[in-house]
Amino acid sequence: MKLVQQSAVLLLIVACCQAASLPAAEKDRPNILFIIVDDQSPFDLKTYNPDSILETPAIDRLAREGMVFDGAYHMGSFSGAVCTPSRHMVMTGRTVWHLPNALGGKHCPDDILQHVMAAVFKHAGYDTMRTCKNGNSYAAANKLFDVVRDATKRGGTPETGSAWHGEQVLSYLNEREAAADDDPFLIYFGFSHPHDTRNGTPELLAKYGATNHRDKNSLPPANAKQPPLPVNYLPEHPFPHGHPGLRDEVAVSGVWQRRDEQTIRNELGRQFACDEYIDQQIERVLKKLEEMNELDNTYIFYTADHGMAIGRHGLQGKQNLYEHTWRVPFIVKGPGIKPGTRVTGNSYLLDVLPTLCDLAGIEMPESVEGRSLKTVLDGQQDVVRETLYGVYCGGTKPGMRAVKRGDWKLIKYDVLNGTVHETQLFNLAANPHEFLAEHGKSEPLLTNLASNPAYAEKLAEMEALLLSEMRRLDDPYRLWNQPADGPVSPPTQKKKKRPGKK
Ligand SMILES: [Ca+2]
Ligand SMILES: [Ca+2]
Repeated sequence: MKLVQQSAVLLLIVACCQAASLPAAEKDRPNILFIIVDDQSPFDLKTYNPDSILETPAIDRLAREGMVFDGAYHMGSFSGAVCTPSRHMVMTGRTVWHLPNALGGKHCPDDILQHVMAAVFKHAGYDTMRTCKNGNSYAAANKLFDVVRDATKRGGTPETGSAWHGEQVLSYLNEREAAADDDPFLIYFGFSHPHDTRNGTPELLAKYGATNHRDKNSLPPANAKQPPLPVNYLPEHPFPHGHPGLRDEVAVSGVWQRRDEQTIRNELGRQFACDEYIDQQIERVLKKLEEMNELDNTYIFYTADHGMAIGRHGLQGKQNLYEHTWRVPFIVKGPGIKPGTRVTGNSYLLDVLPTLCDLAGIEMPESVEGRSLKTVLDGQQDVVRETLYGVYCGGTKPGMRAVKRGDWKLIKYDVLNGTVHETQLFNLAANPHEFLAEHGKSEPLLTNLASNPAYAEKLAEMEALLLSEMRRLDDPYRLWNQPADGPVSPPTQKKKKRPGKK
């Protein structure tokens, strides 16, 4: 009797294994092409900013044939290298304070590497490949892809710039074609640009009137072809952002501490040259997928690890929580998605992994805290959550916090040892660019409303909402006007031996 049971179990296991590798079933599973660029504000793109002079026909096509998210965010960072937590959130689907590299990993399961993107998809029978920059990422999760072709490419030639990443994907697809490999694939198509140094190709620099300016003692030449100043440009931020000496605000080659029109417009021109070069690589890969007859069975995601200031609000870097930097571009095209649709979403980058799992019919790991966006993608709902939380805690502590619900957004700054306490309240429906008094707009809603008594009740509501989000997400800090109930402790690095490391 016992033997019979054992054989039955064995048969079942064999049957399951066979089912998992059945070629017929595999054929129906969608491919994934996940495109992620480094440091791009959604407002660079025409899709998000019709006044932008940037030309990105491939991204425009994805938007036309897919769904555009107007409310896609990255949750934030506890480090000046905002890329790092952002990319950990993409790989794990976990919230910012629950990442393996946050607070010594105290809120993260020890076996997290078994549940990261590449591990999960490989286990489900997908072929996995990635190309991206090196560094400020999640190295242990990145190396789990079957094929890894990573290198940092921020030059202005095909070999040293974004075309290199495009080549890696194209050659991988060519190899699959030659081998007649019809397993479903997950390709993580990452770029090193438009992150500085923004060395564009000569043709695209000329198109956007920009030069790769290297002399700190002179201004780059003015040129009418350069992008205009952003609408919310300021020559300086109205108060200290709280991260003295921050590289991105003072040391980026070509900008340094300058915020004059000539410098900012040249840098935006360089950014656009890099943006369009990325777009050309996406075009090549889409064309190849079309030739291989795989395009219609592929979900294509386009996003960035976070946004970017470049002169907006007098800032230069990615270490702030204004919409230009807290938000990310997010476009999805694929089977079943109604072309040309636009949603709010209220999504985070940590929703990517559960979404990919859901679309591929893969069971979501229990470690995932993000939400699948499938119900948004198939038109059932507009948002997956009501409230969004944002943090920048890479400079002086506690740093910046943001919370958003509906049209309302609160940003708070508690930095420089308690010497800077600032509160901003915006109605984003009326004031989407978050104009401040310094922008000199006359309309009453086009400014920071935090000190306007007419909005005192709204302010109190948003303050309460922020506190509840900080508690819910295990934010270890509290701000000056919050109850001291947080486990305020300086983040410590838990010394853990990494597998495979001696
Ligand atoms: Ca980045
Ligand atoms: Ca294969």
